[in-house]
Amino acid sequence: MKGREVYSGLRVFPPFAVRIDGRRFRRILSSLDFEKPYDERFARAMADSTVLFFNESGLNPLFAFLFSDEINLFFYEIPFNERIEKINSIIPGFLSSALTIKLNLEKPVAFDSRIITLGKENIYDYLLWRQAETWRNHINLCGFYTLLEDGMSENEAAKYLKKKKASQIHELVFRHGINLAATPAWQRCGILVYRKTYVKTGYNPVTKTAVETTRTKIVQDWDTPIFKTGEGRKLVEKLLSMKR
Ligand SMILES: Nc1nc2c(ncn2[C@@H]2O[C@H](COP(=O)(O)OP(=O)(O)O)[C@@H](O)[C@H]2O)c(=O)[nH]1
Ligand SMILES: [Mg+2]
Repeated sequence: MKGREVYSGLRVFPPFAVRIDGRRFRRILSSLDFEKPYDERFARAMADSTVLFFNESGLNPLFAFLFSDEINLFFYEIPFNERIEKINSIIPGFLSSALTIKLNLEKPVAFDSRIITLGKENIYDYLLWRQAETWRNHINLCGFYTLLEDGMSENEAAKYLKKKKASQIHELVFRHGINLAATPAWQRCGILVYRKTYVKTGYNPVTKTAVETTRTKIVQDWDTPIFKTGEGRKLVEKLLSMKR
């Protein structure tokens, strides 16, 4: 029967990204009374689950970018002989479990998972794309909830927004007192999770001298720059060239 494992030979050559997306999270988060459209507790649990992945999964992503119910993980290397079946099952499996723990959920949740093959030089463009989606999503959500507050039904609001350009939605929410340039950065630009090196000064009791050691820790950046800007590009380049 081994021959029937027809997909087991599929492999991916690094670098690549894995994007996982929560299944039916709209309904699930709403039934759990998470704040709409943004609940910081949910975003924190997603980011904390990602940190847990870096620390506990035994896999070695370069960094991660997340927003809403999706997490993008970037890899230069992967164990399991680069087998797609392993990558696309273990990663969403681990993160579903991590999120269940972090949110103390009573019902199971799932993520779907896909692999995006990228050259090192494509990772920046991929990030531009996902961050553009973050921004588009942000504008639409702010527009949608502004219209609901104005008395429209969900259907009416969705229909109304379909015909509007981003700049028109911008104006609409501005008239209602929301400045989209001043909403929290994590909602507009997403969240980064990466490994940071730092120098720790310790004390060697034998030689009675101070010793400096280089350590790494996983950090969350909730103040992600716009990747399109010089500052953003520089940060991405730094992340791409980080030693692990
Ligand atoms: N209440 C709430 N919902 C969120 C939050 N972040 C993401 N979501 C939901 O997650 C959905 C993600 O979109 P999508 O993957 O297309 O929908 P899904 O098929 O229901 O998972 C959004 O439409 C939101 O409804 C949040 O912070 N609070
Ligand atoms: Mg989803």
